[in-house]
Parts: sequence; structure tokens; C-alpha cells
Amino acid sequence: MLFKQLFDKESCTYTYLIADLSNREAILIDPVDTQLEVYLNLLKEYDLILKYSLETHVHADHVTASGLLRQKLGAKTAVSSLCGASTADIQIQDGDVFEFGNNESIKVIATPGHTPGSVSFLWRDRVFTGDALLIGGCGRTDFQGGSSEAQYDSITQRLFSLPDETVVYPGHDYKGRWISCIIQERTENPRLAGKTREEFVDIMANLNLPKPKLIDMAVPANRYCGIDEERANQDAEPRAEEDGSIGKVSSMDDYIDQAIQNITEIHPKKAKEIMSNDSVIIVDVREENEFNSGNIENAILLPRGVLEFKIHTIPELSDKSATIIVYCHSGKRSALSANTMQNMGYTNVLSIAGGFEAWKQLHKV
Ligand SMILES: N[C@@H](CCC(=O)N[C@@H](CS)C(=O)NCC(=O)O)C(=O)O
Ligand SMILES: [Fe+2]
Repeated sequence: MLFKQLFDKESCTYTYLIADLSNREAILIDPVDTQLEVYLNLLKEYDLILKYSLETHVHADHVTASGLLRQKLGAKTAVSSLCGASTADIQIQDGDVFEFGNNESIKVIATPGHTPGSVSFLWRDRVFTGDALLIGGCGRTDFQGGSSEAQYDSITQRLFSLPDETVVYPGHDYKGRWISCIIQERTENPRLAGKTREEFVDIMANLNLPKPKLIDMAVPANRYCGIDEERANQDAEPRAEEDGSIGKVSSMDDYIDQAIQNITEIHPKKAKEIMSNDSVIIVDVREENEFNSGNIENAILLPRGVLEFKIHTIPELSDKSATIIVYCHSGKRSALSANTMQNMGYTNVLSIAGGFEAWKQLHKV
């Protein structure tokens, strides 16, 4: 067997390569797009065939390499059916088993909490916990439809019931630690050891972490396996192959520029005019604290980072043909949101150019 724990310094993400050298079949767990060359070189060095690229969840802090690995190597991409990533080849369900190599199997354990679609993967005596259970911590639950209650149940009922000596391989570590084991986390993890569900929920509600730098780009990109499907289709020409960047999401600015081209932006003045019509729905996609410090009257709060997960819970947004005006601070997050909503089938989404800042200038709120 071959087993490697790889680390992406930028996002502090762990990626795992497992391969059976006897028949050369390999799988990757949580590959990061910027590390693509590392994976390709490793697979080449050991002459491996990548069978699956598995995700523990839709990541908020980096873009997955799974779509690129599918394009280049024909690997099957897999992510939980609860992640809204319809272009993944396999929609993972609790209890699914991935077989590879000569009799190797990876069992899926649903561990929702960090996101509704978070899963852990059990292989032999090792468990890959993604952002459900981290070393001495756990994934945050304050975005992407997270739930501290679900997180507590997943960790205490599903992960802590694994044998004590099961080795824990997390999705991240921000302090240079690599591995742990179930007994260590059950007895020493400060958020969980001896803590009731209520105490845990309280700890999680008071973490006050800044949101991940890449969340606005990474979440929508990862729902398409990290590939910008439109660019992937447009770029089926030699130039793209030469630089190896077919459809790759290159930077936050590129991503925003592309979104702006796809959507309709309107001047704040025009927005005001349209709003005088009662049937318009106004959506504020900033974070809650920004919303609370001033917003457009009647706006519904739906932060960009949770849009895909929460949109279905907002009755006002059930009609996909309604006129919807989205805004953020300066017009970038709202462009991304409008683009996402269009991809979800909303037909009449408008984004306020220049965002709330421009609105305030005009209306002196
Ligand atoms: N500073 C990081 C944020 C990292 C972050 O929020 N990570 C998530 C996982 S996607 C988490 O759950 N972190 C838990 C923690 O930091 O305790 C970034 O900008 O990317
Ligand atoms: Fe995460």
C-alpha cells in the first residue's frame, strides 16, 4: 500500500492519497486545485490510476482539484448528495462503500454539522474526518448551513463510537499537528471532552472567527467540482491545453469579472425606481453584522456564504420568476450571488452596481 498525507500551506488543508500498489488503483481525499501538479507527479511517479477523488464536504476555504482530476485522468468525483454539487459523478450517501485496489474499501460515515453534507471516510483503522472533527477542535458551524447540534451528535455518536485506537486524520490543522486518535479526542478535545450538547453549542456560538478569505469564490466553484463549467466548455481549444488551465478558476478577481459579465447590474437610482413596485424582492447578501449596521428597507438577509443552503428556506424566494434585487457592500458578492441564482433557475435577478455604498451615496441613508 501507499499512503500519503499532503498539506496545502495556503489553506492549511490536508489531502490524502491512498493507493494499492498491487493493482495501481488510487484514491484522493480532498485534493486542492493549486496542488494539482503535486498529485499528477505523485501518480506518475508510482504509476497509479486515480479511481476516485472524494470530498469530505463542499469547502469554503479552497477550491477542489476534483474536476481537474476528472478532466485530466478520468477519475470519478464524489461528494455528498446533500452538498448541491450536481456535476459530481457520485452523490455520496451515508453507508456507501468505495472499493479500490485489491480488496480495499472506504466506508462513508455521514457526519453533518460543519455543513449538512459533511462526511467522514473510514479506511482500515483510519478515519478521515474532514472538518467534522479536528485535532483538539472541530469545524465551525456558523456558515454553509452548519449546525452545532448536528456536529455534536455526529462527533459523539458516530465518530467517538469507533474503536479507541482509530487514527484520526483531519481536513485541516492550523497549528502544525498531523494526526490524532479517537480516544485522544474523546478524552482531551477541549470542545467535547466532558461537555454536554448545550455546552458545546454555546462554545461554538462564541468562536467569533473571521470568515474564510475565499468563501465567496470557493463555495460556488466547489459545487461544480472546482471547475468553471462555462469556461471549460468555451476553452476546448489548444490555448487552454497549452497552459493546462482548462476551465480552472484562476483568481477571485477573475471569478467576479466573469460573474459580472453573466448578470445584469443596475444603477442604484434604477434600483430605487424598480423597488417602488411592491412585488420586488430585495436580498442583502452581506454578513449579519454588516446588515445590522444599516440596510435597505425590507431587504431579506441571505449571506453569500450560505446562499445555496438557505435559499430554499426563504418563502419569498420560492418563485424563480420574481424580480429580485441583490446587493452587498460594493457589488462584488452580489454579482456572484446573482450569477449563482441565475444558475439555480432564477430568471430575473438584478445586482446593484457599487452595492450599499453607492446606494447610500445616492439616497443619503
Ligand atoms: N483563516 C482561514 C479560515 C479557516 C476556517 O474558517 N476554516 C474552517 C474550515 S473550512 C473551520 O472550521 N475552522 C475551524 C477553526 O478555525 O477552528 C481562511 O481564511 O481560509
Ligand atoms: Fe470546511
